[in-house]
Amino acid sequence: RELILDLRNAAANGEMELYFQPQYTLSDYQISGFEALLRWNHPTRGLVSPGDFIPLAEDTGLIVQLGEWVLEEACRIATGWPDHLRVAVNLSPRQLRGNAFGPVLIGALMKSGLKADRLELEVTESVLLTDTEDVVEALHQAKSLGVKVSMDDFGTGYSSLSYLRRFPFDKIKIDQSFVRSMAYSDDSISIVKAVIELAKNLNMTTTAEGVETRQLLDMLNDIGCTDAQGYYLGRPMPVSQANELIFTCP
Ligand code: G
Ligand code: G
Ligand code: MN
Ligand code: NA
Repeated sequence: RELILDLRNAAANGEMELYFQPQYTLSDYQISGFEALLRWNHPTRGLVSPGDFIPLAEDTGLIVQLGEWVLEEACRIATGWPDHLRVAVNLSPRQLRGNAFGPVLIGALMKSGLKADRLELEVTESVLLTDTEDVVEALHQAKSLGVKVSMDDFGTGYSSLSYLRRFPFDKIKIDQSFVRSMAYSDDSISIVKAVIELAKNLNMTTTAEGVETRQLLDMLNDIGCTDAQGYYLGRPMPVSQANELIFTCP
């Protein structure tokens, strides 16, 4: 489709932009970092959601160069933040295939000067589902550089637990669907509690996603979740607003 042609030049045309959603540590309610979320300011269609163009970018292979741009841009922006703040970047399976990712990652760190432990890579279970060997090796290389690796959308795949054995993640991001249903389902609370315990025993931290109310935030704190992210705490925002949040909060 014509959107594919547009997508090919979007980054070069300056139509791509990173938004940033804050993540908070629950013990002190301080910002621990931001997740970078891609936005496409299309010249005629307006703001196109990544849900609509990431699959297209994956199918066409354009995700590889787009992903490289995202990584470099996120690292560059994060160097302007205080040292304790991290930036998290979402990766598609295709970016980790073959052996091209290592040099891309090192390049992004070198060009920006960002300390490796301030970068976090978010991968979903689908990443480990495909081309396991390449992908596991790429993630190990990232870890050996000091980059953090998180399992995104935990609980939504078919065999989440086996992936925890296959790769030593630093963090589990508990999927929004579980977090949201904690408000009315005791079973969901039990599931989230179990995931938090599991993560603790594996020396992983936990980020609850999709926190939309104060009630959920308190509940998560009570059951030992370490971090939280969601509309109640802050929506994805342009970098100017993220900087305002960082530099004007006490
Ligand atoms: O930001 P949203 O609010 O709409 O994101 C929708 C989906 O797109 C999510 O699954 C998110 O992980 C994914 N996404 C957002 N930014 C990126 C990106 O830079 N790279 C990849 N691969 N996925 C992204
Ligand atoms: O797949 P991933 O978890 O990376 O995607 C994050 C997606 O969730 C983005 O589309 C982001 O805009 C969205 N998101 C973040 N916080 C909330 C929230 O509190 N509620 C809802 N409905 N979506 C959220
Ligand atoms: Mn994510
Ligand atoms: Na997620």
